[in-house]
Amino acid sequence: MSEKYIPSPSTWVREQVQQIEAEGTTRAVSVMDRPVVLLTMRGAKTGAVRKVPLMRVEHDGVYAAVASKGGAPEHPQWYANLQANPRIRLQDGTESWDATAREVTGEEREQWWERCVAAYPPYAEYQTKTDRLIPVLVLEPTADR
Ligand code: F42
Repeated sequence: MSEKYIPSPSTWVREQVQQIEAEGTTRAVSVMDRPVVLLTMRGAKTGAVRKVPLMRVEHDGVYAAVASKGGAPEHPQWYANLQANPRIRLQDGTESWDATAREVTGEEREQWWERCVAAYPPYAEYQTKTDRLIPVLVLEPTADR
C-alpha cells in the first residue's frame, strides 16, 4: 500500500495512530486500560490508505473487528472500506501481517460477539444504543505470519 495516507479527521483517533507509529507498538495506547490493534486499509472511494485503531479481540491467532462506532446509528466508514477491499494489514504490539476481513453471521457471530464483549465490555452497551446489528468481522491471516 504505497498510495497517499489520509489520517483520521477525528483528533483522538489521529493522535492514537500517531502515538502507535511513533513508538512502533499498539501497546503505546489503550482505551479503558484495554489494548488495541491497528488496521491499515484502503478507502473504498478515495483508494487512499486509512489507519483505524480498534479494540484487540483475539482467539486462536484470529482477530475480530467490531464496527461499533460507540453505538452510533450508522456503520463506521471503515466498514464500507473492508466490504470493498477486505485485504488489510493488521498490527498487534510490534508485529504486523496481512489479513483478510470476513463478516461473520448467525451462530459464528454469536460466538465471536461473546469474545468481543469479554475483551471490551462496553460493546454490549453500544449494541443497546443502536437498532443496527453491530457487524463483527474476523481478520484471518492471509499467509503464514
Ligand atoms: N471504532 C469501532 O467502531 N470499534 C472499535 O473497537 C474501536 C476502537 C478504537 C480504539 C482506539 C481508537 O483510537 C479508536 C477506536 N475506534 C473504534 C474508532 C475507530 O478507529 C473509528 O474512528 C470509528 O469507528 C469511526 O470510523 P470512521 O471510518 O467512520 O471514521 C471517520 C471519523 C473517518 O475517518 N471518516 C473519514 C472522513 O474523511 O470523514 C472517511 C474515512 C474513509 O474511510 N473514507 C473512505 C475512503 O474512500 O477513503 C470512503 C468510505 C465509504 O463510505 O465508502
